[in-house]
Amino acid sequence: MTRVTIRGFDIYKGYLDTGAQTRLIEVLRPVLKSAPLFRPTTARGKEMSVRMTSAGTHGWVSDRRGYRYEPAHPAGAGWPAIPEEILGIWRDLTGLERLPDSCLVNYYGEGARMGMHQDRDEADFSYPVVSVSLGDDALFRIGNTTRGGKTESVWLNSGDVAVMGGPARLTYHGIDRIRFGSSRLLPKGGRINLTLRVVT
Ligand code: MD6
Ligand code: FE
Repeated sequence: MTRVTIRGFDIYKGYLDTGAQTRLIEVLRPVLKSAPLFRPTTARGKEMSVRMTSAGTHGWVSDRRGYRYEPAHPAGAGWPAIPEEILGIWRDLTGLERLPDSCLVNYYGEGARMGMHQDRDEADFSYPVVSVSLGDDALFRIGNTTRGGKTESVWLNSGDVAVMGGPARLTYHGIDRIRFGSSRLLPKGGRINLTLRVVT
């Protein structure tokens, strides 16, 4: 494993070996079964290309009413618990006693992307965000704490984990594109990104 730091994002390249990646996909299967992926709509009514779901006490949702955390899936049931294997990554990389309230699961199929955004729907920005990449390679773009300006890009590969904390916590970032089919981790291809957050 090697660590690179880009604009305050600590990226642990190859943090998860192939066995650990496969294990994570296995523990995510029941999560996706009880909380199926859905396609959020932005406040402006545009469908996102990424499909999402969550685990934890709080799940991130977006619809005509805007972005927010909710205690239940849009279909009505509470979110499943965050699997222990995922909490272990948080403990190891943050060293915090406080565990995350939310594990957002993003699925990128062919052509999916995520526009530049800040993670700012949480109450306390002193807690970091931990992000796990699984499956196809993704081009991650890192900007500034205000919109616009010069950016730097880095490819995130399956098994990489990024930690966004400290002064970087409110940095704009996004996924320009994925290399669909570059990994064989997911049977149907695509990419899963997990983001762990303290919400309340
Ligand atoms: C993604 N990641 O990797 C999108 N947010 O698919 C994020 O939006 C993100 O990687 C906060 C911290 C790290 C991230
Ligand atoms: Fe984000």
